[in-house]
Parts: sequence; structure tokens; C-alpha cells
Amino acid sequence: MKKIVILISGRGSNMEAVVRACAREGWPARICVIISNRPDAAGLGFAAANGIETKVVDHRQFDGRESFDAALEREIDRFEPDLVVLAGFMRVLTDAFVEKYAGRMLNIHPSLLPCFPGLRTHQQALDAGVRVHGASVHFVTPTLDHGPIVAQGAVPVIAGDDAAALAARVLKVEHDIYPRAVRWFIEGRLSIEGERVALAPSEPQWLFADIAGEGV
Ligand code: NHR
Ligand code: GAR
Repeated sequence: MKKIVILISGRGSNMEAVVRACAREGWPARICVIISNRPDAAGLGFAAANGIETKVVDHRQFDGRESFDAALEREIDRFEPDLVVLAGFMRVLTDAFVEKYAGRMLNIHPSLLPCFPGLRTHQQALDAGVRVHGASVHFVTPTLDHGPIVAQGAVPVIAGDDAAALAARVLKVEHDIYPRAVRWFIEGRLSIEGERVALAPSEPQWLFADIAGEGV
């Protein structure tokens, strides 16, 4: 059994998608704990209701990123996880923390990287006038939102979209690609080759949203 620790900050819908897929598809994996940096994260309720241990490490209780990350590390390492999954986790992590989990920490970022790293990605996409947007699952490296890409999902930008409408369309592909990518990791099928992530045996590491009837 592989052990997974998931970090969240809020709603936790990506965490929920991973938890549900793990149970439904019978992965050889266990979600050990859901850790949030915010005590009020809605996702903690889903975790507790599903019998998963929860833990809050409130970043406001620490005087800097190093001490917060050290506390986070202690909570994570209690479970000796094979994989750390960032699911809407909103705190930038120190280099030392990231190096420690190198090659075994994944994030989902709501843009087609390397476009639009950082925050407010959907507004960034609208402001740039791109016609295709999406989400990327990547290995976490010290440089924010720059790690090797495991999978991407693309959605169209539709006339009349605001950031909320676009975010909702992207979120659907997130819920599809993130569980798949986590499963590939658990199955030992991913290898990092420089900037690229190979999947063996191969299958599509991309997804194009089915938006029939949603507009133009
Ligand atoms: N840490 C490292 N070192 N590298 C990455 O690639 C990381 C990371 C930590 C989080 C997720 C990321 C995203 O998917 C992630 C990737 C938070 C911020 C941010 O600026 C930026 C990117 C991501 C997550 N956070 C503010 C901060 O001061 C706080 C914002 C808030 O609390 O709402 O940490 O986009
Ligand atoms: C998701 O869209 C995720 O990609 C994004 O926040 C949302 C979290 O939703 N992540 C980031 O912006 C990381 N900075 P969720 O809590 O319902 O999974």
C-alpha cells in the first residue's frame, strides 16, 4: 500500500476527487491525512466525514515560512508518505521543504503552464486574450509553478466568460486529470526525464474538455 498525504487550503474539491477515485478504483494506496493551513478549510469536513484523519497547521501561528514548513514537515513525516499531493494549497513552500520531497510531491495549477504561474490565473488568461486555457499537474520544484508536467487539460475560453465561469470550466478538467496523474504515480509509471515526465505504458497525458452545448 502506498501512502498519500494531501495538503489543502480551502474547498478541497481536488482532494475529494482524488479520495473518491482512490476508493472507487481500488488503488493500492491509502490517504493517510488531510492537512490544511487554514482551520476553516471546507475540505476538512469532507475528510472527517469520510473517516480520514485531519490536521491543521495554521501558518498564522508561525513567525516565518521556515518555521511553518518545519511544522508541516513534522506532521507529514509522521505518516512516512510515498507521495505528497498539493490540492489547492495556497502557501509558497521553502526550497528546503521542496527539495526534501523532490520527485514525490505533485501540484495542480489552474493554467496551461508555463503560461500564468502564480495567482489569479483565470483573470490573467482573460486579460491576455488567450482562446485556450486549462490546468496542469506538475512535480513541485523550488521555482514556483515550474516543475516537470505530468498532465494537462485544456478548455476553451468562451464569449462572455468572466474569471468565475472560466474557473468552473477548468475545475471540471482538474477533477479528471488530477486523480489520473496521482494514480499513475502510485502505479510507479512516471519517470522524470529532465523537463519531461514519461508515462509507461504510454497513454494520453492531455485532455480536451467536452463542452458540448456550452457556447462558442
Ligand atoms: N512551492 C514551491 N516552492 N513551488 C511550487 O511550485 C509551489 C509551491 C507552493 C504552492 C501551488 C501554487 C499554485 O498552484 C504551489 C506550488 C500559492 C501561491 C502564493 O503566492 C502561488 C502559487 C501556488 C500557491 N501564495 C501566497 C503566499 O504568500 C499566499 C496566497 C493566499 O494565502 O491566498 O504564499 O498556484
Ligand atoms: C483549484 O482550481 C486549484 O487548481 C487552484 O485552486 C483551486 C482549489 O480548489 N490552486 C491554486 O490556485 C494553487 N495556488 P479546490 O480546493 O476545490 O481543490
